[in-house]
Amino acid sequence: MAVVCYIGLGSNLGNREANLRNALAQLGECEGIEVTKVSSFFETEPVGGPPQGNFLNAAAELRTTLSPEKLLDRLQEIERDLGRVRTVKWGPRTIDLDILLYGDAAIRTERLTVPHALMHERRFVLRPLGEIAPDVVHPVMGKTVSELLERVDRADP
Ligand code: A4P
Ligand code: MG
Repeated sequence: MAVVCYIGLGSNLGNREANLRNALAQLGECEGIEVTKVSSFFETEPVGGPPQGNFLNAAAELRTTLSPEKLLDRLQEIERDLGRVRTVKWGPRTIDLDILLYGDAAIRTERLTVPHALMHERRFVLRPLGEIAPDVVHPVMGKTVSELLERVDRADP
């Protein structure tokens, strides 16, 4: 049984657009993963961390037969694979792949917090996600993605 899930993609190092496209292409080639929607790519200012360049952020909808842990393994393999091209320790990232939502599961293990712990307050996550999944409900907050985005926009216009 395939589960619909959503991932967040971010890059602020190297050819950011190519990094996002390569990550999406690699995801599509994984057994047990089908990429069913991809958002636009959004230019965003860095939130937190050391001073660093702007990000390009996106979100994608997947259908997967993989468990959440196996999906995380695949995402981390892709991060490693693309990260090897330009490695800057502790610096900005070639590619960051986060599991935002995995069906309506709420998961809290050492390796994995789903829904992603900060997604509901991050505009750089909610804007791309809102483009492809405005009516999907955050299973812990009990609000849709567009409601969460409105809340963030109201709090910090
Ligand atoms: N982990 C736990 N839950 C998850 C999940 N749902 N998805 C664990 C993916 N990983 C999850 O992540 C560290 C550990 O989180 C993993 O080993 C995994 O077991 P990481 O990707 O290695 O490190 P990171 O990304 O540097 O840390 P973290 O906490 O994930 O940072 P964030 O929250 O992703 O923030 N500003 C803009 N504009 N755009 C951005 O994309 N990204 C960040 C990174 C900061 N500012 C940004 C952006
Ligand atoms: Mg991350």
